[in-house]
Amino acid sequence: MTDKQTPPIEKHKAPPPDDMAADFTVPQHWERYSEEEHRTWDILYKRQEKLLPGFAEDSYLAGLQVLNLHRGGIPNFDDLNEDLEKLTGWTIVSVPCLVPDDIFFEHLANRRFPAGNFIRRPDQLDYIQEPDVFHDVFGHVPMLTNPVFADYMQAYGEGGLRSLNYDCLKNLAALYWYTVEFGLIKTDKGLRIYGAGIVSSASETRFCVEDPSPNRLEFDLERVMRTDYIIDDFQQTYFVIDSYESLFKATVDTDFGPLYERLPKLTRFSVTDIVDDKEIIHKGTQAYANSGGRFAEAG
Ligand code: HBI
Ligand code: FE
Repeated sequence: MTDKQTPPIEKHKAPPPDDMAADFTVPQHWERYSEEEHRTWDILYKRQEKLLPGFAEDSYLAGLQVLNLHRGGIPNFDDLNEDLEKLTGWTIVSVPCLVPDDIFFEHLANRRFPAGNFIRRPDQLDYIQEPDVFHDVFGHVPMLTNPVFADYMQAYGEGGLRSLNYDCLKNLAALYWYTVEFGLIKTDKGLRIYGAGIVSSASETRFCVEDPSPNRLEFDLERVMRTDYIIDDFQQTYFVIDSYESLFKATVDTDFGPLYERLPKLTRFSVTDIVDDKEIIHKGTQAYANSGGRFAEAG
């Protein structure tokens, strides 16, 4: 099982907290977490901490340490922000749920990362409907200590705001999905993970790097923006960047206006398409997906 962000089931949405601001931020209320909620964080943290060395890229692991995320229990965002803001100017803001895209982009463009202030129940260790504090803070925040990735996240937010005048939100979401959530990077020790959706998932951590099933393809910004993605199972394709610098450069060097005009008219690629042999790092067998996926054998 993996902690996937799947579309929230259309149950009656809880009314917004009465202390939610117009930008969807709420106080974290750190003092309200129960012992059980702190222990859930510890169980998830210890499981990933053991697994990630050798899979996660070094700056992610360094981010975990420099932010003292190992000190136990759900972190207090105020404490985290003291360290994080000094490093890259980013702060974490607490939100109760997925926020509308324009609000999300606005926060990122201002170096504010919206992090869920709730944590999954003990019987949901491997499954979350919406990004909770473990997915957001354990998954996303350590990479915000890497100055170049921190610049990329802000550039992404700015690009997202610009996209609101066009019809290409799905393209922006695909770029976020295949980099920030499920991105891989080349290192001199082999492929490593930097995507938050993977590092916070015990089973996908191994799968994405070791399993012969998924494609692993060279990252290309426009190609990725045209590619469909999976939201409730392991990816069938992962994109691999050469470096955070090259990812950031691809974003700031792109003239988004003409690209946003073009994108809605261009065909999309499926989750298994190989568009050009030159992009192949590993051509997947797709055995996992063809066997029905959804975490085939116990993870
Ligand atoms: N809201 N809180 C929160 N967290 C997200 O990751 C998030 C979101 N709103 C929109 C969103 N992600 C995606 O649509 C982005 O890809 C744009
Ligand atoms: Fe996420």
